[in-house]
Amino acid sequence: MNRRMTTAQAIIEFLKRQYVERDGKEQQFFAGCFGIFGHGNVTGIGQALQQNPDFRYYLCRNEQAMVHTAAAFAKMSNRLRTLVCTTSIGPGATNMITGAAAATINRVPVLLLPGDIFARRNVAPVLQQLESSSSQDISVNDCFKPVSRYWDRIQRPEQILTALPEAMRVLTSPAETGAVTLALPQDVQPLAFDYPTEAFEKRVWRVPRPRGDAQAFRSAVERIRSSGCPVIIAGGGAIYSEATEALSRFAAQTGIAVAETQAGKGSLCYNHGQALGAMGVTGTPGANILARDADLVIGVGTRYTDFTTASKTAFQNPRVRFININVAEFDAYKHSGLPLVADAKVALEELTQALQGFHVNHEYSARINQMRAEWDQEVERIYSLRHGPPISQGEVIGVINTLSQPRDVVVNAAGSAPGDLHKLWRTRDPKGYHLEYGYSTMGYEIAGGLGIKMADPDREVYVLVGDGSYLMMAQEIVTSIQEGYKLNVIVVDNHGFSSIGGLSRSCGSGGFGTEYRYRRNGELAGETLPIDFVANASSLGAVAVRAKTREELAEAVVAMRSHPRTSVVVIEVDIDQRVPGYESWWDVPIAEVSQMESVRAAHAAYLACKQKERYFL
Ligand SMILES: Cc1ncc(C[n+]2csc(CCOP(=O)(O)OP(=O)(O)O)c2C)c(N)n1
Ligand SMILES: [Mg+2]
Repeated sequence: MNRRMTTAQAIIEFLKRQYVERDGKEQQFFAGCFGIFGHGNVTGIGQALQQNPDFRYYLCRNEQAMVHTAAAFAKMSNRLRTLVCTTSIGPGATNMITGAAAATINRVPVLLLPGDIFARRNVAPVLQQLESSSSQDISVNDCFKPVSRYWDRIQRPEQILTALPEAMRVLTSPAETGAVTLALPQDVQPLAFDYPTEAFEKRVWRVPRPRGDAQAFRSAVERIRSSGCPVIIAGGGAIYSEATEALSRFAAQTGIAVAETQAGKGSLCYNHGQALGAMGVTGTPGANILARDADLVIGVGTRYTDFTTASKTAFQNPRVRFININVAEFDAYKHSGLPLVADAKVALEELTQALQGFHVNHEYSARINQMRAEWDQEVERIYSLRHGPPISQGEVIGVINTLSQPRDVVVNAAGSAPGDLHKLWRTRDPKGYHLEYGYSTMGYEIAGGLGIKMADPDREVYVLVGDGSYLMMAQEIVTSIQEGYKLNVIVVDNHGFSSIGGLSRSCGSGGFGTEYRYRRNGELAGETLPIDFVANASSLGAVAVRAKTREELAEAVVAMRSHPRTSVVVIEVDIDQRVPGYESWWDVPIAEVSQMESVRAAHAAYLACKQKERYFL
């Protein structure tokens, strides 16, 4: 039996019937399609969406933003659901590249359907076509190749019958997932074809929980039993696998301390007896000191970015060895670790069983307790600085954390806030902390917040966004209002880039070019630019207020909860009142030669720190 449909209609028909199942829980994989129409998709995917109202179409403002929304939706859903993104050809398509890179780097599934130039070619060059004198088989969509885990161009209608199952395999694979791009030539989308009806039957993709190799498992147990000061590093995989309870039991039974990466923050509740909080460059003293001395590092679902490993300086014990529990073989082999290629939840449950009777020694436990107590005091100190006004960013975080409910979500991506949040946010729910820190994309915050709210509308979503990030991409406030997904946005205004300004200062460059100031005497050193974020947010339809003091901020944050639509509070913070770093370092190479004494001094200090970088062979 066949059904005559256009390529685009067949794609939507197929996508509607894809389900995933894990632990017996089945759900539809795609929750609809975001998009912006142009001549490259309006008559193809656009028309198909119109005749499939049960596959909801969401109009957004910017194609990059919609990919962030889809990625945040997928991340919030532990990668068991996502959204589709459709664009026209040309700039609409390439606008998605940053979003695709972010999704792939963060290992979250998104399905991108950029329009493409004519397959039939006779009318080329078409509007927005990149011409090449060396090939007619090139379009701007080739730029998606390195940022996609699967990439294909559909030149004939029947190709989707083999491309779509591949797309689904990759999207639903915990080890391989990321952006999947199917470039859809403008003239192929509306072409009709007699598709076999079986292609549109309901299909359930089971997300497996693979068990590790038995021998590797036994070796892991031995390694843990013979370790003296082990430490666990929990990454995003621990959360995606829903291994957080298993981790909590494992840590409680063995006494092994747990440090969290950005993606792994929330793996343990902040007040768990073994929780040391953030690991690495933006880590806590406890996590970094224990990691420095550890003779065994147990990585759970982490890919060991430089922020986690402090640019390979975090682990200084000469005898340190690694066990890496990861569904991705690629990550499991990192640092010459013992690879336990397995699902985090299953592996931790089995390890808990196999390690009965094992517990770290008393001295180690006492050390954890002491570090935890000291860190609690340090957070309290920063939360209650009572600086200014302008107040400090640490206090802003404290106010939101204290006034939010345990299941609420804070979202952020770039600037100085990721580091401050990583250290200071007291996470009380595995999904309460949402950082896009794989690509650290300025502009992710509001778009991502929308995806989080769509994935779990019962939770309040607090979007913490710097003035720089806000100016880069605030327009999805409009989409949140259009769709009735209410966000609580806190704009932290420090008149420029606290993060990069601070980095520049620490590298001897004095914050050059990082503040929002008028040009005076040839330099960006005049008065601060007057940017009215309250007026800006109101103009997009949000309820917006300014808070000048800590008390006004607290009042606004409480009021936000009861606003029916997206609301924004703008708070000025002191750019120079930074949360310090603790026992860590980040490799940012400094000019080897310079006319500036400050840079030469910074370079000398840099070389000394760099010596601590290690290979794990
Ligand atoms: C798209 C993008 N461009 C540039 C950067 C580099 N960068 C990282 S943080 C930052 C400044 C962010 O400013 P703001 O949002 O005001 O946060 P603040 O640093 O002031 O906390 C820049 C430019 C980035 N991460 N993303
Ligand atoms: Mg700023």
